[in-house]
Amino acid sequence: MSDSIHDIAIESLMKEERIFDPPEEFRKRANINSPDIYKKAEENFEAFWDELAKSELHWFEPYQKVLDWNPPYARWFDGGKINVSYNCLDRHVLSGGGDKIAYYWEGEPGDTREVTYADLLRDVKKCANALKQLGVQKGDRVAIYMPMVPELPVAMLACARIGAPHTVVFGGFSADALAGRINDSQAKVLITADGGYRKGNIVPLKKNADEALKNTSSVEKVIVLKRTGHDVDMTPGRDIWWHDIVPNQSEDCPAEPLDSEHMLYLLYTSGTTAKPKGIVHTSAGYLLGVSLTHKWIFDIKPEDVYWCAADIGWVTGHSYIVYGPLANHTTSVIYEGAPDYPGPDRWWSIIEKYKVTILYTAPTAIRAHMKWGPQHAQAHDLSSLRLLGSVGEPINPEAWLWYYKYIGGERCPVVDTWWQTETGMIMISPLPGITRLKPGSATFPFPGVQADVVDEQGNSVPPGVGGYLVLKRPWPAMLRGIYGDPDRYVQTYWSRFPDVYFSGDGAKRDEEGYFWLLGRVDDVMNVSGHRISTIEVESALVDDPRVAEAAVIGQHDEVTGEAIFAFVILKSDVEPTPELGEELRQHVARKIGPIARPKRIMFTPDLPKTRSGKIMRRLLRDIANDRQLGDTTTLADASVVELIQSATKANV
Ligand code: 6R9
Repeated sequence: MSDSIHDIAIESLMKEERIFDPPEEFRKRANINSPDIYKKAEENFEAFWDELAKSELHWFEPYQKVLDWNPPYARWFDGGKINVSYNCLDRHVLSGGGDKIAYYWEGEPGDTREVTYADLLRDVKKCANALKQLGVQKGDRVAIYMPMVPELPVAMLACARIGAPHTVVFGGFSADALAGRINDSQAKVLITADGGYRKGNIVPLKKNADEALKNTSSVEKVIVLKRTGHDVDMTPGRDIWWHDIVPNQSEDCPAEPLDSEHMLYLLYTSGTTAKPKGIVHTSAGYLLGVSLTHKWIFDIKPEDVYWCAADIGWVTGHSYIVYGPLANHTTSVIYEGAPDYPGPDRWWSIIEKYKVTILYTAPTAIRAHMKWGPQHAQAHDLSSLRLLGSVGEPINPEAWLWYYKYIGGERCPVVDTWWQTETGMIMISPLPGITRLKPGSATFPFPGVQADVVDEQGNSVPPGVGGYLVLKRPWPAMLRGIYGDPDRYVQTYWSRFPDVYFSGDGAKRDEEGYFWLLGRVDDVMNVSGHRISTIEVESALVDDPRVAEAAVIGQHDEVTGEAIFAFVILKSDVEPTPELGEELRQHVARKIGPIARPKRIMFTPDLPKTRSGKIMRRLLRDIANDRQLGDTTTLADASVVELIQSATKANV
């Protein structure tokens, strides 16, 4: 794999430390073309957000206070009444923008739909009325487990319209993962589909949902969208087809005026324990954060065709496929399936077909395209593109330069955007009309955001020195908590340094103040831009009765960033075989989802542990990545490491 990436002769580029200035034409037309914006935000950051909240959002009732900061609890725009779906739909339709395309949708098998803002508003109202008919009230949680079809944003916005927080569960997650999220959120209704398409296969969403619902008790009704048309079981009294309940509803459904701090959604993300955290996002501040960053960082103009190629099941899709773009009355592309189906040029044909002007994707996808080769992009006309974005993990300079050269034709700025499920909005990123780009750096904090790199004591570190990335000031789209677990909220984010948000990432700054992200500093892996906790995978492994113990680490991978490497100790009467390894890999995929399937499983008689019995994953990481071993003095039994080391080598 590494050979093919290096084959494309970009090593020479790698040695360049070129700085990429904003092209003059781009700068002239950019939404933000003066660095004064940073100064303005710093002079008075509350006044900065106040002015924007008034100019960017529609309010049913004005707020009384911009920010109420009681660390670690923030309330933004308190006293105001707002509705997110009204801001995303009604206001555009009411001002004559109903005919504009909201989504060009492309199904994996090649079917297409064009959805206007007026269409979307009508469908959202009907879906909201269907939810009401099923007894969903303001505050009730609705779980959504759907493929990437237009009905997914419809369902989310319908929830937002009536004040029912949604929790979207990525369609690639398993029945167990879905059940866990339903149980934690106590969702009353589940919206799903018979299935979705992925690489020419059907993902059996309804079947998974049925399995999940055996282990949950809160869900009273299930709405099922027909997407694939294959046979599914429908439980009488519980399951209702979307086409039997949504289309015949009235089109009359006024948006509910909700408090600024009303919960908009919950989104589960991996932390350092086996139990995913339900990140709470609320209405007004979140909407301001995502719409403003979308408008300024992607330099959104009315004529743009914008494509964020993430899945809506992740925060990137929530903020930058649904809420940000719709609030900005943007035309977006949604593509249902895999990037290499039916061939590796699928993305480039979509860009050519819809004349996409802005593409936002992840380094792992870029590296996969690098592996497949630039000829697929070169076979298509990508001249409509004017801006490229990256998110999900640090982008290595090779991938940045490949993206810039082969996709952007050396004319499009690349915005590398650092943020998290918890931050809700992009926090560190270039502004493409003013920022001089350095490949591999996310550059500077967004105006109004205060980021720092600190040492163990919380002191800022000098340029060139690595440390912890922290955020020192509240921001409007910040998480408001972990659902049902206030202690964990304080513990995870606000305990390491007083009144400062701890991101879990390492970073350093250079002499010019550019931020360079260094990856997670906790037990969270980043596989293809997806967060997976080592402990989640370990729990899935030891769930198999033949496994005594497991330790999981991220191993460097050219395409996926990290790959999951599991060290497994079997019970004494179990024979280690390649078949068992395969079974365990599948078991993890079933328990969590295919993205968590370990790439490699190694059977080992023992694991390196401290005297207090803590597994030293750091050493396993060193072994797996073939690095010099770090400090081994705290090991209870140093010979274990040698044993594993020689076994790993023999196995490669
Ligand atoms: C949006 C999203 C968050 C974690 C984050 C960090 C990594 C995201 C990055 C990046 C370096 C970037 N990350 N963007 N690292 N440069 N531009 O991905 O949210 O799924 O919660 O993951 O992803 O490690 O802490 P989420």
